[in-house]
Amino acid sequence: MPPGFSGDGGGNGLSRKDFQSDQDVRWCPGCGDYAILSTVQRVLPELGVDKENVVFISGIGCSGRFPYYMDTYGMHSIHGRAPAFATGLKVSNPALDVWIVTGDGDALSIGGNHLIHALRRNIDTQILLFNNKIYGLTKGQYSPTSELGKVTKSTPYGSVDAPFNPVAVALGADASFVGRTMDRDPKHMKALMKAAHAHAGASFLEIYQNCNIFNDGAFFEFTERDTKSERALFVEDGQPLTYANGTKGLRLDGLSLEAIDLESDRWSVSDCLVYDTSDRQMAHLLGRIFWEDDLPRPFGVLYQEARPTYGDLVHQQLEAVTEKKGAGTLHDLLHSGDTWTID
Ligand SMILES: Cc1ncc(C[n+]2csc(CCOP(=O)(O)OP(=O)(O)O)c2C)c(N)n1
Ligand code: SF4
Repeated sequence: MPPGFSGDGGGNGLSRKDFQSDQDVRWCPGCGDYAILSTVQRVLPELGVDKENVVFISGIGCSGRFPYYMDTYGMHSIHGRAPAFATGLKVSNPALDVWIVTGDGDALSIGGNHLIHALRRNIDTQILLFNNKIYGLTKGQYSPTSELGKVTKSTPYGSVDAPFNPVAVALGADASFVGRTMDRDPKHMKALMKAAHAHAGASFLEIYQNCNIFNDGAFFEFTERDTKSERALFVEDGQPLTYANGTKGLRLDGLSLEAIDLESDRWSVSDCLVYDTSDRQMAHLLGRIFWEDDLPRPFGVLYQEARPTYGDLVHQQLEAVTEKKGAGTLHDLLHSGDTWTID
């Protein structure tokens, strides 16, 4: 067997290098995609996966080049259709560890339909959505996550489209795992990728990714040192929602979230909402934080629930029907039901 291919499910002591392909990486220097690639290549050895079982499927866009750079199986598929390929692959071979790599345009414009059905069906895959709020590959047109008023080559007078909040889209599509992380925080990205991988079902992970050529700084208020602590809140299951180095928090005011000053006499950390990752209502409340300037943007695992995967249900059904009716043959199937002979 070639090195790194053990087939024993134990990962065979692989390292980052084992997941790096011999291809030259052709993203623009400074692109956030590099940090994501490097984090994935560092995470995989820690997951104990066998290389022969790992598959990366991408759509079209700069993010679509990802499979070339991984020394695993992979496919640069059709625009927006990675979830369709992943569905077929995972259902026909449940032993495979299937990762989807997609962009905001790929996943939410042309692929919006495929994405939401993969989520509601709970296809057991990790979906990494590189959100840079722009079409990078085609040189800077607005995308479904570009903000209102965004001036681009295809919106010279400013976008009049209300943008998608990918996390809210995933929650609305009943995803069983929803998380958000950022290219500028490899430690957090790694933890979230591990959590996504450990989850049985469709794990949706939005990654804020800087496109330094066509949309530089789109997420700097959340990712850069001088504003990050005030603008980003890192959610932990079972922990109170605090940010700004513990000087601020979020409390529930009726059915709304309110930012509170924990340094004032009025509030203390016991007033903050304690996060429960399995609480769908909390996830909706937090996941909807998007427009508000006075509330911090949440990062981390925002929602997780255990429910049967699509593959499990399909295979259970196949077994139950086979037990009842027998295995059958293709010939019998083709000659069953309404058939007729054309003279
Ligand atoms: C059917 C089809 N329509 C349109 C295109 C042109 N196209 C290529 S990539 C892309 C958008 C990519 O944007 P995004 O998913 O945000 O990825 P990025 O390049 O920013 O990583 C478009 C519209 C195409 N290749 N195929
Ligand atoms: S165009 Fe943007 S997203 Fe694409 S490789 Fe260059 S910096 Fe990265």
